[in-house]
Amino acid sequence: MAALPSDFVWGFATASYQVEGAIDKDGRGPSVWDTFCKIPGKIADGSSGETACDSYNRTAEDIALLKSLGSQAYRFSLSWTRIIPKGGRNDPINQAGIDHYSKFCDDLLAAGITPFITLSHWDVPDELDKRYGGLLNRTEFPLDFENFARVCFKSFPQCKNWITFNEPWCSSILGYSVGQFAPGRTSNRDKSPVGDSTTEPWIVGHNLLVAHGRAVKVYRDEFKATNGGEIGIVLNGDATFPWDSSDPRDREAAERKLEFTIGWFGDAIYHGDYPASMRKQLGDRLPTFTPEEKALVHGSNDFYGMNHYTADYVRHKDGEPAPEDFAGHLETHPYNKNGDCIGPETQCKWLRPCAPAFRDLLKWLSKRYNYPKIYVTESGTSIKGENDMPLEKLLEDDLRYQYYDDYVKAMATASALDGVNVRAYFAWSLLDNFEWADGYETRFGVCYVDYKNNQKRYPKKSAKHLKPLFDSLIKKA
Ligand code: GBH
Repeated sequence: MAALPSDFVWGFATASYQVEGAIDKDGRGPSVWDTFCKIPGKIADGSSGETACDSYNRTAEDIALLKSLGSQAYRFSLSWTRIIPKGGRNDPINQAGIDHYSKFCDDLLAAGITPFITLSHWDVPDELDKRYGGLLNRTEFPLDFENFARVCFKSFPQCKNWITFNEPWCSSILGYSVGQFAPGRTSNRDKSPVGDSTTEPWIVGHNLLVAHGRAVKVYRDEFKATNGGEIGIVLNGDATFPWDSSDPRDREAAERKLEFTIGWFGDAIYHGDYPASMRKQLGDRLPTFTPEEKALVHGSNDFYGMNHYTADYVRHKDGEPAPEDFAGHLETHPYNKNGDCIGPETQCKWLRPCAPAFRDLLKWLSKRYNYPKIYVTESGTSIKGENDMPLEKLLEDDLRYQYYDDYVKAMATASALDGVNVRAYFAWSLLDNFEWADGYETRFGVCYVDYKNNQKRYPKKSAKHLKPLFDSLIKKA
């Protein structure tokens, strides 16, 4: 059953702060995550990205691993502060950082692996946060990001696949409303002395969109003709089902959850404005696009970058939404009204595999945004208790193996039967790595990393499944 187009691309994904380590090497400056990890209690195991998988020092080893698994492409992110240690447009550029990533791209290409670069996967320069409030600054941040992007487009012409930001929802909501991610701002004074969950996440989301739009404009005006590649943003989005499908209020809530996560950014990019449901609930706490901003943001995706992991049952809430509500006045549940379970437990409270929902969400996105080209830029799962299993047992990661089998086949069905224009898939992640606030206890890798023994990598059963799986689904040219 061949159901994916012959030019379909698949591979594995990582992000700089989660895998690189070597945080002080070759002139790298600190990011907000270096600072956040130092605050006691923020990271589950008290760890940080200080060593992580040591990938900065093991590029050859990682490339050989990718090659051995048959990976056609590799999605990785740049550490902005390796390239511009202080981050700003008038700050010095660090040639050592550029040389590192330039060689990495060359080495990937020499191994037959296509680089997909994410410019910024949450590790915003700490200096910019201190200098002017980082993502909160509507003028300075987009200009500094634009400059960083230009330096990268100029320095890495061998890369043709560009992503501006990873999951702006997480930067905004988890960084400025919940306070679970760097820089950890929130109205919850038990967690942070600073922050305003009622306004800041919406300002940050807006500024990320404008910064994305600025980088895209630079790419299109100054580089696209010679580089010949593409650029887009990556959005997270869990699928939804109504808790009680016979209750119109739950059906609306399920739709509203998609609008508050995906539509927040997707509607701005594809339709030129925020969803009406968000405006209705948030009023003028949600910024308004100036004509100049709208021109930057509207139409700024060459492809839709989709990170997708899981699904929820959604139940409406009664009464008025709380001022700090960011979800759209609703609750999520692993069970529906009939007692059906969405999927098995994993190590993450938020993640339960449910492959049919992936097909549904691909359809939803395609319809809402007029059948854009979709790259699935992340998809994957943790496994309950994996960190405590003996090596022989955890290498037989059947739940993850089944996850990829089911999810990739659901995607292939959407491609073959639903008119969904999906053209790439990246498994998250190549390696077990620094899982942000969960530290190293939660593992997402298709390869096990032995942090106690020189970060040695061991492919799990799932790692070896992706090549035969895609070989069976991609049409022969
Ligand atoms: C991705 O985000 C990240 O891009 C990647 O760096 C990370 O390692 C990977 O997932 C695995 O976590 O706390 O109930 O509000 C995943 C998308 C969306 C997952 C928000 C957690 C928060 C749920 N994330 N979600 S909740």
